[in-house]
Amino acid sequence: MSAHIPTGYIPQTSESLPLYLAKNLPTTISLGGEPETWKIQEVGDGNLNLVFIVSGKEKTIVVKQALPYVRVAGESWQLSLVRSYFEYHALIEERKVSGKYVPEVYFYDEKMSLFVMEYLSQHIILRNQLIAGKKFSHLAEDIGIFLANTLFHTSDIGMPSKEKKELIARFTNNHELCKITEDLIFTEPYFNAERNNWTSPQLDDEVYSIWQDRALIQSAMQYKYQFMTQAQALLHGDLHSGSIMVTPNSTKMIDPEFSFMGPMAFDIGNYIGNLLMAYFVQPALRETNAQCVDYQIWLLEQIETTWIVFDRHFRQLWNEKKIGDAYPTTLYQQGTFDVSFLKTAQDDFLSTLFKDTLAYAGFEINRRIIGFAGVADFKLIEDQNQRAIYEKSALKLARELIVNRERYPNFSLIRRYIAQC
Ligand code: SR1
Ligand code: MG
Repeated sequence: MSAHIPTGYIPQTSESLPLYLAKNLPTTISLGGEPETWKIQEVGDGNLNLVFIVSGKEKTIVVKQALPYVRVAGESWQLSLVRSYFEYHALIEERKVSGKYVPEVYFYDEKMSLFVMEYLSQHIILRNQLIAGKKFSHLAEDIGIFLANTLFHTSDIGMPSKEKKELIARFTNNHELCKITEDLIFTEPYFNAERNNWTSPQLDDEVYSIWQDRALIQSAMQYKYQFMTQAQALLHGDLHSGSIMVTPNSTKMIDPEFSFMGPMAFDIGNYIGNLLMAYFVQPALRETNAQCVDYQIWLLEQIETTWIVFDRHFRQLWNEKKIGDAYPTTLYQQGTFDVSFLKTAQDDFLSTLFKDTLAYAGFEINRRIIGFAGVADFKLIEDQNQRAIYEKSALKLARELIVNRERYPNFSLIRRYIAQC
């Protein structure tokens, strides 16, 4: 099926962009100098879109445009252009509640499936920094707060029911990108799908045994169903370490084109799954064992602290809430019960979220190792025998997180299990 292409849409190039921007950018955004002097670089290295950095004498901006197909797969995999609408609107919604963690958006052109946003001159993609063994002292705090703010304030606990349902309506049409996730994360790794792409033959036995693993596949189907039906909050939808940019003092979440109203734990688990993959490849990346152990400890602390910060901030927002029709203040803050009544509700909610987070982390690991969209952390290891060793360990942990998630009420027990992997 071919994607619908609005009249007037053309994929931009470094040559066409100056004229387009000169004609269409709002006058409040002035790059300085004549358009023909602007420096333009196409830097898109993600799976889907064109991304240009455009620099004038006074200002640099980023222009992101959707293509009518999956860039990494080519024109045979058609994909509708409306994803840029959802990315733009997700950035707007996220900025309302988590402003400093999201780039500013200046301009959106629906017909061109393109938007213009802030250039983050100092920020670098987190995945590359994890591969380089860099540490960021603010990272866990920033991600934990971003997740708590965004997930709380776009849920029925943190917003009125009418607005929440309007949010569902606004994002419900992002079904094509949801379907990519449904297929690539929850279905394809669990059977012999054509698009799968694992380290073969080294991992063949593990992959074949996953296809026979009834408990694992039942869980995948349960969580696929949860992903498809549980419109809890506005998700980023693809919060892996390639969707996060960092400096020593600042963290920004980019690329929310997979955004929709889904289960909160999906975003948290997605991020944690990527830190766990980074953990397993450390022996291939660090020069000494001491450096490897040191960085692995830092990664596990990141996971634990991210959750702790998220949990603490989410409870704080909930304690202070004034609106939100779920868990209404009339019963919890002003009702007949003491504070333990609210705490019990929060404990229940967050312990379910924790278990679901573990499972989603496991699904992210499985799909990156078995499925279509691998990650650089593993792919950069050229020696396939060596890569497969780390992938096997990660697959072992992923199964444990998915199938035995009930055994892990917190991270300390998970640490112990990881040590065995
Ligand atoms: C066809 S898109 C493959 C993957 O790239 C994106 O970043 C998402 O993670 C998606 O699953
Ligand atoms: Mg992306």
